[in-house]
Amino acid sequence: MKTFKSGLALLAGLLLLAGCKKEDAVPNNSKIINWKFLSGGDEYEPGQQIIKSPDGGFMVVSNPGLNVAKTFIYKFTSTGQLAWQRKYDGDGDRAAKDLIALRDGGYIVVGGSSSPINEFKSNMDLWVFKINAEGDVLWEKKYGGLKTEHAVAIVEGNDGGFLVLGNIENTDRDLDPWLLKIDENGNQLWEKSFRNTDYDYATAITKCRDGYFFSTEKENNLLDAARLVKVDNQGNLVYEKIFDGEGRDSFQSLIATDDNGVILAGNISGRGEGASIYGTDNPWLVKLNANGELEWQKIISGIGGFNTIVRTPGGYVIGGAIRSKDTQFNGWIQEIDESGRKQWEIVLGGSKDDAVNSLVVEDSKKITFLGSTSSIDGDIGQAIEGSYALWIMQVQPK
Ligand SMILES: [Ca+2]
Ligand SMILES: [Ca+2]
Ligand SMILES: [Ca+2]
Repeated sequence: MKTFKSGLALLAGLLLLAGCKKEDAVPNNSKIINWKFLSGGDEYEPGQQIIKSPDGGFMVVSNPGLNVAKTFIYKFTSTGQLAWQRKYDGDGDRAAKDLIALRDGGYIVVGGSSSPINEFKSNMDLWVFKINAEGDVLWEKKYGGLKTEHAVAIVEGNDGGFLVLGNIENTDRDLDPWLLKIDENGNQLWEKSFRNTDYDYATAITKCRDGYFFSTEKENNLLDAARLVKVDNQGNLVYEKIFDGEGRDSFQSLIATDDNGVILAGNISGRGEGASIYGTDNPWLVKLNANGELEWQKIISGIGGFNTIVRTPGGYVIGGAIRSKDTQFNGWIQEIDESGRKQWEIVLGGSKDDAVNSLVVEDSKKITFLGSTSSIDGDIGQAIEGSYALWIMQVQPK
């Protein structure tokens, strides 16, 4: 669950009630908007992931639906024309969260799929399917048992195949991280669950030279913290680190660095300017070196958070949401260098809540992102029905 994004509206409401202090708007570069695409209709449509397609276009996965989730996949050309759009639904929820391009032109898509058991219960399983370049389903597999299992992300394996990060329900009904290694046909090579007595929700994965890093949100009576886990190529634990701010803290994205360390991006609570007893999230970056030691961290004095981080030739581009003067959120993109120093930033959106969830960088500064918006003005500039619309845009700093 990308908790920061789903909590945006609630958080904005609480801050209004608290009458909390004003902050300076984030100074931002001006930008060039190359193209945009909006979709929402009368349904809430949270965008999950955007990736580059082998032909130079973009693939987007989203989960529209108010009561029952469906999966939509959109294919765009490099200039933002919608090439095709396909729906993948069923009797229960069909919520894809991530996808990866294959060498044969197809894609593996991962998420959760539920089948109704009876009126009150359904059985969610980790769901993996392959589509070709036109979106036709070539095969489909489900992994799991009678409890809840689902996938949140997929990465290429260091030694072939793919690693799927998900969550698996424990005996005490908590969710814990689950790693599944599959081959290109979806056959399971191995699996490893990381069971513990806490609620421990896996959020993101990245591969490094000698294994993988993944992040979780860990919660028990004593803490509500962000956790980093490093595993080797067989999924064995190398180390773990817990990062605990005053309230709920989480990493939504992470990326391995050239020195075999990692940068984590998310939000930490109860720190910095604008913090209140109602709980606030401050955007947060953490850099660890190859030994897992803290090299630097940045807690930004503003309310918001980072949802995604990707590599560029000179550093990293991070995307998320930042609260503006009048309590609503805007989409936010920054480039940082290896030391976390800001190179440029762009703030985007309209007069209601907007957030950047996932992005692709080309030519070092051309950003194609996927986000959510409830605005109909400003950079959105188009009336779309629905509380949260899918928002895709290509921008570059001017
Ligand atoms: Ca299940
Ligand atoms: Ca905490
Ligand atoms: Ca806004």
